[in-house]
Amino acid sequence: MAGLWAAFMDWIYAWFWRQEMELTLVGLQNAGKTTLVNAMSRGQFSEDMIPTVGFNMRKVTRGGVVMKLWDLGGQARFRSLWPRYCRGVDAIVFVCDAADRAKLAAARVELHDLLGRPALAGIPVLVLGNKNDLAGALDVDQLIDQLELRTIVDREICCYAISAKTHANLEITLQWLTQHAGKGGSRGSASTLPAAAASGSAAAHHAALDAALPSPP
Ligand SMILES: Nc1nc2c(ncn2[C@@H]2O[C@H](COP(=O)(O)OP(=O)(O)O)[C@@H](O)[C@H]2O)c(=O)[nH]1
Ligand SMILES: [Mg+2]
Repeated sequence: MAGLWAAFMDWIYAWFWRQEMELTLVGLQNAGKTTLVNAMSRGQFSEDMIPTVGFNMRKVTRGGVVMKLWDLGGQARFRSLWPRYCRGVDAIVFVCDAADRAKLAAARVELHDLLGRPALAGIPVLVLGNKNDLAGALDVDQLIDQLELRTIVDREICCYAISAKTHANLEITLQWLTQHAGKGGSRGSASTLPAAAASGSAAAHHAALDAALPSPP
């Protein structure tokens, strides 16, 4: 009975205080974007993913926040769509395959090219090094180095090493995302990274490059 009451109160709470947010997932093909969206919404894993043609949209509700996720195709011919789908979102999620070292340079170029677009100024970015279940996957400090994340100083940026397969650090990823409801690029304000930001403490798998953005006006 108490459980039923708690569920009812959750429902009431979600009904009145529900927030909506929009997120765009970008990154090279095969990074695991669609797998991550599936993990966030259904918790299943499939080895045989069909490459995303164009984009998918999925809504995931979490703790009173409805996340509208745009999952964009990573193939070169779809990359021109990325900036358009990133405009005005609450956060950009850049996913890379942390075990595919050969593609990291290309991922770095695409990330920096995207974030150089004036229309996307100030939008918080979460960089996810996916597939950390695989041997040889870069850890979060290596990702920060290889993707040159410390050079991104005009916005809030955070990096986690995750696995969409084993769900490692999925929880903290969802937390970061829901905390950014309403923080989209429309605010246009810049933030700076702290000089030495990698925490490395809470978990060896992740480190936050968080720099607190000024409160919205
Ligand atoms: N080992 C492992 N494989 C993954 C993980 N995430 C995705 N994959 C696999 O990587 C491939 C590409 O995934 P997909 O979600 O289609 O990538 P996308 O092109 O970025 O959407 C698929 O074979 C997935 O099963 C992960 O965390 N660990
Ligand atoms: Mg896909």
